[in-house]
Amino acid sequence: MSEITQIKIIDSHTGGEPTRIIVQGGPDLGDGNLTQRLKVFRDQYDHYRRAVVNEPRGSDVIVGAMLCKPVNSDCVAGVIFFNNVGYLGMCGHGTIGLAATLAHMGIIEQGKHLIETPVGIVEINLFDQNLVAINNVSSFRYKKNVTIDVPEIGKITGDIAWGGNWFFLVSEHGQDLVMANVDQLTNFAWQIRKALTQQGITGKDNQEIDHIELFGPPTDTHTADSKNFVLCPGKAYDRSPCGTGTSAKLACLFEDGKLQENQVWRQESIVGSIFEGSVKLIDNKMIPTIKGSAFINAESNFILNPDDPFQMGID
Ligand code: PYC
Repeated sequence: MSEITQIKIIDSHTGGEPTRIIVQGGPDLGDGNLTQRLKVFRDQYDHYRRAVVNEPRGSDVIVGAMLCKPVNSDCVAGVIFFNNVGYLGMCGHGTIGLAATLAHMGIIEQGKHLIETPVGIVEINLFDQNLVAINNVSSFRYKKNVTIDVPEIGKITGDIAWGGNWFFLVSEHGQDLVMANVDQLTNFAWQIRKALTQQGITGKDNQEIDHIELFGPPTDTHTADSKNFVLCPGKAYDRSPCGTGTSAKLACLFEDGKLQENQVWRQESIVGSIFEGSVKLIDNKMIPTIKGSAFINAESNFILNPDDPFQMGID
């Protein structure tokens, strides 16, 4: 790049987890479907991903999103999510953040709208400027009670489930899910992640399980049913209860007969934010609904100066 480039972004957070959306000045990804455009992004413009979410403008915690023109004219927008190490098929907290951002930009009003993602179309329901429900992609448990040998930890048993990303969900782990333990929890979950990869344990079609989710009792049983700690692919933990992770949990609960259609499940995050989830069976597929609030934090113009050795972020 030989000239100064500017990228307009809008920052929001959903239950404490940030979403940074490129609303103008992003790369031209062409007119293909969202899967094709994600490939163009990854193969030709990955430096934009780094410039937007990595240091010095961002941090490991930020989830980025590129607002795209949808292919399907029923959809109000398309979106490609990314993070400090790569791309996400879908992102629940990010979609709630996207809805609040589209409302802030005056693109959508209260009511239901469709959003195109690389893994399918999701529906958002905007209740006000902040409160949003998403009807996620269909979610399911792939394998129950998978036991792995984790070096330095021992045997760990969990379920493998899809909620728009692949998760390994563990309830018996002996860890206390509190903020004071986040370094320990991060290392613990990272050992599990590495063991899954080393032992060739994957989701369907050999897809990598890149999110680890630990469950424990909620802080207050009056306000939540469960608390989680979710480790994301780039080793940052999710400050929100994780929309796709909660969807994967709902799929497991439903398949175990522990959750009925339309029954509300309140999932608390490690920082204490809460998503409300429920499921519906549509055409024999389990569709999770995740409800949460997002708030706009900032509107900024990023300046990419070719004289700056870190204009495209620190890799
Ligand atoms: O909310 O689905 C989610 C999510 C995935 C990674 C971070 N948040």
